[in-house]
Amino acid sequence: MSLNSKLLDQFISVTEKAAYGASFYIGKNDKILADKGAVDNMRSEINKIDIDGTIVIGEGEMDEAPMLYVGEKVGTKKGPSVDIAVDPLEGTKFVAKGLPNSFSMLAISNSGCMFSAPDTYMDKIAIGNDLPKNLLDLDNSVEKNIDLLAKAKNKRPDQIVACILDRPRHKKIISSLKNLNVKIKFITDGDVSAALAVVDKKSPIDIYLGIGGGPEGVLAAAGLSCLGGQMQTRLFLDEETEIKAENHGIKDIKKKYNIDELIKGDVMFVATAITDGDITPGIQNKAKSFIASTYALHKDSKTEKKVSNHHNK
Ligand code: VTB
Repeated sequence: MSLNSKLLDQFISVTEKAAYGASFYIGKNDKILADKGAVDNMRSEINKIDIDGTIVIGEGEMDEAPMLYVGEKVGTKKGPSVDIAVDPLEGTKFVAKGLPNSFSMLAISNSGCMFSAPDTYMDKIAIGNDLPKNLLDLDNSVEKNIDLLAKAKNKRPDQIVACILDRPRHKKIISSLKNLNVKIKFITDGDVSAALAVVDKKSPIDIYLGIGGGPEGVLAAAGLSCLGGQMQTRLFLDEETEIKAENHGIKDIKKKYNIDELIKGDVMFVATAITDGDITPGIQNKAKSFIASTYALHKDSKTEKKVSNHHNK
């Protein structure tokens, strides 16, 4: 069943207000306050919408997050049953330090159609559209995946651009990429927008890979699903987080999830920039108003749009 397209504009208003809430803390070196600014506004805005919503990706489990926790019911309960993944502030460090590419984002699917990833690490691989289905696999070597991708894109491996979080845990992947002469774009944080860059014609990135946050993986999958991109993921767990995943209800903790298992059927993805982003400008504060710019996607209506809205303060 398709989601009602009217929901897209209503959810744009949610991330606009959340981004505005976080914008007071740009460059204030306080990640916690910035996150709170976004969460408070996001929750009160979602609760105005006529939906019977359940948070499936949120700020944490009920005992650790007072608001927007996994399982929390949101909306007026008068509308359709939907699952919601929220990341009120993707890139807390970027806001705290006044750096680009922080967003308030969320995704919506029909009820029961979104993978509720626990707040653990996730191994991810994402590539763009117009490529053979299930081309790459997390169990392939980096060499094999790059070779398959290069052949499918009619390029040489040294013409491929890979994006990865700059973390010590990626030492082995990075060394394989270097041996193949693949160009590497390192990011410090913010792997949702990095994963989405694989479908952006203006971005040079051909592949996003490596281990990042599980919740961020599902948000990226939502966006990629709207744009025809591909993604495969698997939870990346240690002894402690294995228990966390099991308590979260995951039966097979080693399962590889392809994009259509992360997100089933119709989906919407909405991201409002807080600081200036590659996709849209950040919140522009005027004396009596603010302008918020949002990137919004709806799979079934094939909507991809950038909107800037003016709001009175
Ligand atoms: C990524 C990135 C996030 O966490 O998922 C990353 O997208 C993974 O965690 O913006 P580590 O920082 O522990 O590597 C963030 O950087 C913050 O949530």
